[in-house]
Amino acid sequence: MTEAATAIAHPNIALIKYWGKADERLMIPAVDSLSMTLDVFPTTTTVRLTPGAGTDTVLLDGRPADGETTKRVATFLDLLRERSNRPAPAVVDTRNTVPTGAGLASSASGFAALAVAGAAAFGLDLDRTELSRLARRGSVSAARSVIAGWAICHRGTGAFAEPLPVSGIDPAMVIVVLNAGAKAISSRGAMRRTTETSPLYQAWAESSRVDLAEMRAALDSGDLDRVGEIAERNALGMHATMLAARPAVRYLAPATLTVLDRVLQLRGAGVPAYATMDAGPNVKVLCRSADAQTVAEALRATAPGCPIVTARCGPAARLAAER
Ligand code: 2P0
Repeated sequence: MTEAATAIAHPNIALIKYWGKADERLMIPAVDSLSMTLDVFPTTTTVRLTPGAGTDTVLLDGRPADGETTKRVATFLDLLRERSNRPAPAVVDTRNTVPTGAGLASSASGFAALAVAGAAAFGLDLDRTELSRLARRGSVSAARSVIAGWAICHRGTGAFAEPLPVSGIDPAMVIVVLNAGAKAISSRGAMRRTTETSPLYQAWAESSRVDLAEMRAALDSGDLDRVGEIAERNALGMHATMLAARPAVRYLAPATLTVLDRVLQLRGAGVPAYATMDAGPNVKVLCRSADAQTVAEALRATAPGCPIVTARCGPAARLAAER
């Protein structure tokens, strides 16, 4: 039986956002979400069973992880121990190429890689749907990184992500890394505060259902501009619900708004580009692949010194030996 396995997963960016849980223990999202898995910033994770050890060990980029991260990973490993009937502790060695905790989806790639490597190391033979459900127990957004390219993640009990067939568009995501530092408030805490205190949350969740239906239609008809318009309004609505939380959750920085202004100017100048932001100040700009270089150059001038990375659709989480 395999006792060690390595997996690689990429982050994904939601164009219809997940924000809010129906059940925090079981990690059930309160809204549907729709995303694009990227081909940049992979996470590589090895899980090795250590039957003789007393506890789990978690290494993040070669260094022992903090207590909270270790606990979150150990809770996830408990699911694997239960399902496989193997009580062994494990060493989890994870390497990120994306800045951790900066709203650049490191928990998505992290838990997707951990789910795939962990299932293999504990000898579980899971299909994509089961892997997606498992990854969701670590981080809801991770359910989507188990899927290549476009994915839709269903809300409610047993939530999982599945592929969304999309053709006729050639999208790129230009990522402006304004601040790679860890965020002041975790998305988990921010989500809880938003759902519990923001008077705008229910209205956004309802409008998000309309956004999803309209985005699916736009994707079906290959209308990237419509996809971008809907993505931008969905993200701004999510941030509005957070700003209305008590106390406010504000991830957007002055530099974020400067980039948003530039994106509007690009559109005014005939270059279709649309912005989305997650639990951090960084901006991801959706555009046509053919326009990506123009967009990246404009943003480089707007945010001098900030890394700009252009991503396209990327692969599903997979074992390192698979192709
Ligand atoms: C998303 N985000 O759909 C949304 C949009 C950030 C903003 O999923 O509590 O790390 O582990 O499920 O997945 C970030 O939150 O939160 C996230 P948990 P997660 O991508």
